[in-house]
Amino acid sequence: MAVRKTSSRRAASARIRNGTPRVAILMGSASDWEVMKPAADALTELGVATDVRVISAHRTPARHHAYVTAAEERGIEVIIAGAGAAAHLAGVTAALTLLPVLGVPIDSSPLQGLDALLATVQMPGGIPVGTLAIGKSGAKNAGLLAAAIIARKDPAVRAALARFRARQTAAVPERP
Ligand code: AIR
Repeated sequence: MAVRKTSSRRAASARIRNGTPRVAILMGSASDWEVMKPAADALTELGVATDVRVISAHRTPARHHAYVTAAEERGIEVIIAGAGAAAHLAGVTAALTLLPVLGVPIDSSPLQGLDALLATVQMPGGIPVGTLAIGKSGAKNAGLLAAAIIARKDPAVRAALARFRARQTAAVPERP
């Protein structure tokens, strides 16, 4: 419950800072939030508002269908979907929308994310999911990739992404 409150507070404050949500960050369980948070952080840093939701393709299928089918009309431009175990969230999301869907396999099961990776990446031809790495790195890169997609048509986001890259490069020491 505490996790859910934190996630909705973060989503609300990102909305206030950055305007109408343009990227939806879906996760199969509130227990996924710690892994998915870097996606929200990356987008907030780049000035892109997010809408963070706990939606499970298995446990809350009606919530999933209602959210995803209305997302484009509400102004969402990219959907990030993270789930662990038999992770159908990204694939079913992609089947329900024409928006680009980025999948993050979460290492929450005894198979440490390998199950989620295969379930997310091995989509049949026709319904693509852009699958990122397992875990927090994948979540962070999903946020950055969503921003890069938005940056094609938004010079402010492109400039924010360029500044992020420059800061990242400057922060790498020449010697250990
Ligand atoms: N999950 C939830 N509904 C469908 C799936 N695949 C995933 C969540 C989470 C894992 O099951 O994404 O990574 C375990 O969830 P929980 O709620 O039992 O901690």
